[in-house]
Amino acid sequence: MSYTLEEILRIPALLENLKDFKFDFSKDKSYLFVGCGSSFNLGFIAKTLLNMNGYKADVITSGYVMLFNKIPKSDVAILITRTGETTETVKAAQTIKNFGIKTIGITCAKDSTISKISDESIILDFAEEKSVVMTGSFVLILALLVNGINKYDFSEESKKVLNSSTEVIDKLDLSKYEHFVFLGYDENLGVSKEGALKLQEMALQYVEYHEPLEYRHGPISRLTEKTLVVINSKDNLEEKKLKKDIEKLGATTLEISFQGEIKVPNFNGFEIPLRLIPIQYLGYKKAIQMGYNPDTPRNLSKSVKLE
Ligand code: F1P
Repeated sequence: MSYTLEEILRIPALLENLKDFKFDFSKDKSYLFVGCGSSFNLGFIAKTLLNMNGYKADVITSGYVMLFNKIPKSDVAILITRTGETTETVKAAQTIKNFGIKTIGITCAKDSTISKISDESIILDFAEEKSVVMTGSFVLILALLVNGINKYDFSEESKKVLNSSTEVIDKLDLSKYEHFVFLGYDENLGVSKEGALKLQEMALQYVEYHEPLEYRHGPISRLTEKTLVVINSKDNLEEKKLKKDIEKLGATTLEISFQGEIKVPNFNGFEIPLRLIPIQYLGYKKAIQMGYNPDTPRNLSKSVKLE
């Protein structure tokens, strides 16, 4: 079995370990999430969820911090890097420390540069991954951050979402699609960004992500019968109308929502880690259908190290 598939299928087991970790956000502090690639997307989703729940948070790419040496005003910087070694994130951590801001590193590597540099670290080494592409570790880190606001045991729910994801996606004839669009609002826009990245990284597909109602304002011009549109919906009427319009134009939709083809529970946005499961599996399946090895995608390395 490919590592990527193993790392997706072990998500419920990973989530069970979360009860051993204690991490809480405070409304008295302002947080800054920093990361690259999927780790940036994690920060984007966490920031959105925190803001929606009355917390102060912002997000920035590590590359921006490294290049421009400036950051938004904040009390605590949370540096996310699965491998703990990405050059931009390591350099950003040093810059942020020089500004006198507290740094917390979140990583899945046991001994890494980020945990050496950061003031505090959360090391989730049981979730270390062999694959280049981040899957289960993404869900786990997001669940940890969500639990910093509100406590949820995602393990049981993740089994159900995993089952329905494999059931629904295994029935799709993925050879029909060569263009993948991901739609969603707020935290679901972050999931859509990550979904697009998964299909791009693992399966080398043409991808897009937008807010749902923005899709009619231009991007829809590229829609064909070879397009699969994944709607990360909050079950509102306008999103349902959009789904119908997209289908009328000949494309296929896959709705991830409380009543969609793939169901997630409604935890007022806090269900977000579960929404990653179907899109990660979709990326894996499309890679296999294309004849690619999802464990070692083209031109990518596990962490980017700059000279
Ligand atoms: C960040 C990252 C990955 C991406 C790629 C290159 O890694 O951008 O998200 O899939 O393999 O590196 P990290 O800082 O989280 O280790």
